[in-house]
Amino acid sequence: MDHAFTMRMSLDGGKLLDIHGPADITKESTEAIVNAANSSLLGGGGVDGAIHRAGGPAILEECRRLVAKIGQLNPGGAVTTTGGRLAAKYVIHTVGPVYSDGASGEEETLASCYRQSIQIADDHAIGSIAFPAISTGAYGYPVGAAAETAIENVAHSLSHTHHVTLVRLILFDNTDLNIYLRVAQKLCKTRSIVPLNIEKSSS
Ligand code: AR6
Repeated sequence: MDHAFTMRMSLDGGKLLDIHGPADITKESTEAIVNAANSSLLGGGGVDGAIHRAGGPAILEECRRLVAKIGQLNPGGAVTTTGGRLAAKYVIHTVGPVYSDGASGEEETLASCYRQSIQIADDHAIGSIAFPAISTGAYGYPVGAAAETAIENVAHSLSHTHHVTLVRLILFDNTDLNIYLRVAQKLCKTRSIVPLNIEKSSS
């Protein structure tokens, strides 16, 4: 994988928001990583497949128990399971919207994925969490629009958390990383988010 790059924004209250890539989220050592799952919670391709492969069968076993108890997970919802063999202790499973025309509630559902995942992490006293670019693969959400919703909602959620102090947005390839970086810079300029400090580093 190419040399990775991080843009770190320090927000009010000392909370941190990173944009990082190109990188594989299964290698992240945040306390939780988020899975872009589907409503069945029984696995799939993309980042979902990668997380189940790297984390092992304990994740799927817990997903099956959850589905037996609460039924399928609606788009915009989030649940947590063990991280199995991953470095992350928890996996937070969320279901993004399938993108159709951009006028069918996709933005609200995607915003809910970020907000509910951070809320559930905070409820579990989790300090750090990494997200993939939910819905931008198989579910077809345009990356620029998804970046805007992700960054704005993460920054907003971080202003309310008690435990979560670090959120990392992980981009799998350079193209998506560069789109996220451009969108973050635009949001900082338009004051839609107000970082106290921005650091950039290669790692
Ligand atoms: N680390 C980080 N990001 C990744 C990784 C990885 N290892 N692998 C892929 N991505 P997708 P969706 C990026 O399709 O659009 C599944 O089958 C990928 O490049 O995984 O929400 C589920 O079961 C893209 O930018 O998720 C659902 O059925 C982003 O992760 C459906 O796909 C999301 O792509 C969910 O579709």
